[in-house]
Amino acid sequence: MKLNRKLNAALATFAVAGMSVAFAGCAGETGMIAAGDAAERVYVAPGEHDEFYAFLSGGYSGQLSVWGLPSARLFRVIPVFSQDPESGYGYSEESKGMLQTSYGFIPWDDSHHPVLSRTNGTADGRWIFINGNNTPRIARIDLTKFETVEILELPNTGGNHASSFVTENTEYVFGASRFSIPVEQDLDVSIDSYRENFDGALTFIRVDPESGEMELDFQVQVPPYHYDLARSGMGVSGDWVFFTSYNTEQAHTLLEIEASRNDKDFILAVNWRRAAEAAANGAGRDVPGTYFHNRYDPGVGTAVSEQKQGVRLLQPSELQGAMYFLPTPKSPHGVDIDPTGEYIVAGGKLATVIPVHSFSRMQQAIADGAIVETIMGIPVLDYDATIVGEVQNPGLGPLHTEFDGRGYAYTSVYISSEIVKWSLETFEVVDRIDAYYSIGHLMLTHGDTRDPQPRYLIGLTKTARDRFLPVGPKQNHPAQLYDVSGDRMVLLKDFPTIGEPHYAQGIRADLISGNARRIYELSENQHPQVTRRPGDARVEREGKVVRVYMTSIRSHFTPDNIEGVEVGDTVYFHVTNLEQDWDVTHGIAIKGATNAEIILVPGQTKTLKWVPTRTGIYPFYCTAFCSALHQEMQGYVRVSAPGSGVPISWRTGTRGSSN
Ligand code: K7E
Ligand code: CUA
Repeated sequence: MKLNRKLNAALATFAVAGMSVAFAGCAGETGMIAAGDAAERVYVAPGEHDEFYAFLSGGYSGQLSVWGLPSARLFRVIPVFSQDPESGYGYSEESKGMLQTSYGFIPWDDSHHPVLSRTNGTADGRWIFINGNNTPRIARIDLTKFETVEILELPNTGGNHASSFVTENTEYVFGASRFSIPVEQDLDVSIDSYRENFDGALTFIRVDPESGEMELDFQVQVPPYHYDLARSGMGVSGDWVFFTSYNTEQAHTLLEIEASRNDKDFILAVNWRRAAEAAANGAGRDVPGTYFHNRYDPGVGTAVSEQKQGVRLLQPSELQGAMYFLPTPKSPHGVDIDPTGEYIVAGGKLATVIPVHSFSRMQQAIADGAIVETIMGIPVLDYDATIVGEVQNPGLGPLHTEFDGRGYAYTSVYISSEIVKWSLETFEVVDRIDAYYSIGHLMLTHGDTRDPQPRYLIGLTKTARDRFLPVGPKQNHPAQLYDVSGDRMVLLKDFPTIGEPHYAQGIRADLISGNARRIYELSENQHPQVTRRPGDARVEREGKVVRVYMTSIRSHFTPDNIEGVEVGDTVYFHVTNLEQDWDVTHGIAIKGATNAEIILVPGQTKTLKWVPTRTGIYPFYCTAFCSALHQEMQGYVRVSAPGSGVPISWRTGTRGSSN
């Protein structure tokens, strides 16, 4: 392609700095126009359901959004690492514990990679995991409720980017340190002591097969490179996991240049099963590591935070035969495994080819002793011995690859802003299509599993520029939907997204929809401050704390008139939504509260905290339009001066009582 020759010249000129050169889009001639019948292909008639769910990470919003395909309709935004004023997540007393870390309450993170739980290498629709990149964490979302139910912090990690990924049967969820840091916790040393004091760490978290609960099992100390992305093997390679690394130069300043000198960095292959056995048999040593484990207890309806200490740290020398480096050009970003588990595809973001390693050749190279050097106890295999193909002319800046199960791979290419489809037999490009603009990840429905469903592909692009009506200097990040069921990729639609979706997961809708809950049973509500009937509603003073045990049902709160609160009190509204019909939500908000509203789904109890600072009459009201008389769903709290002697009292209509 003429365009690519031009760009190749550009890349040669800028070499290392190439990635930072502003590339002026690539709105080429092909693919600019969507298929003639695209409208029909994405049309889901009113009342009809989509074929697939798509889960898009929120990037710097710290959240996860849920969409339907092919309609690209947004269903929900699930708060994960970030406070969410819409639902009250991170604001209600019940959910604050989810955001506790060893650094305190952190109401934000940067979430890149969602991954669905798997059975036999296939997405099973039970849970979805997602990483927090900044303050290293992994979250688990329960797909019967579409709620975050667990967050585990990763100690000894700087930037949990190579995360979250799961093994074939979700035995483990794993991550790695993007930025090497001293593994010795809180070590105060010169940054110039990088080579002596800094390390990488891989983290392996065991997942309970029934409950999904995570438990930090062990870490593996690795050379101080940057571990960028990861994947689990499948089938023949199912016992292995693969991580990309860059910055094998071990730079710690101006990485743009300093970390781009080596022609090859590495893919690190780790036999997780052998490593887990070694850890279970006493390999490694216990090192300090402080981390939080936050779980949502569904019985009491509250997050329970536990601070934990210590982690088992293994050395590569204890994992002989279970860890190998595969040289890979050049500063690789993604590493992706084809559905058979045989091909290990790297996205060398500065490479001019897409390098493809073969698992069987890797095994052969190990058997043949094709080792060129050993680094920190990890043998480096000979590049020529493991490589099985190099895809030529893949465009500039290949990043991420997914598969269709019919022998083709689809790679996103950032700088030349396109998707290339290539053959796993010939390693030749067979199709390419433009992306608008600057594509990061792509997601093919089930395209990272053992049984891809080659229907739709989403390109997650970085800049919208002229694609939508302008909304000021900052445009939402876009995505494009392609049909990949035929020989050629066909553009169907583009749509703006929420946050910055780095990666996504797509799953057949029927694997999830039948399990989705409609309500929480009031009879199962074990919240310590539940109020099961309006007759049990009350207000209690405990010193400077006032607890309001409140119910909400169409269309009133009980109680709705409260007196006796004083400036300096801390007031907790423990509100129970008594509704038992699907989707009848109430909310509560009170004037002057330094908090968000709280949204309550049927059968749920949640708590809004309020510290009034001035005397007066404070209205509170229902924030969700719940009924014809929603505007009537309100109340008043009287706040008096400290020591004013106004007794606590409450009522709703004539049914109230007072003391
Ligand atoms: Cu390529 Cu964080 Cu997976 Cu963004 S990452 S694109
Ligand atoms: Cu309850 Cu509006």
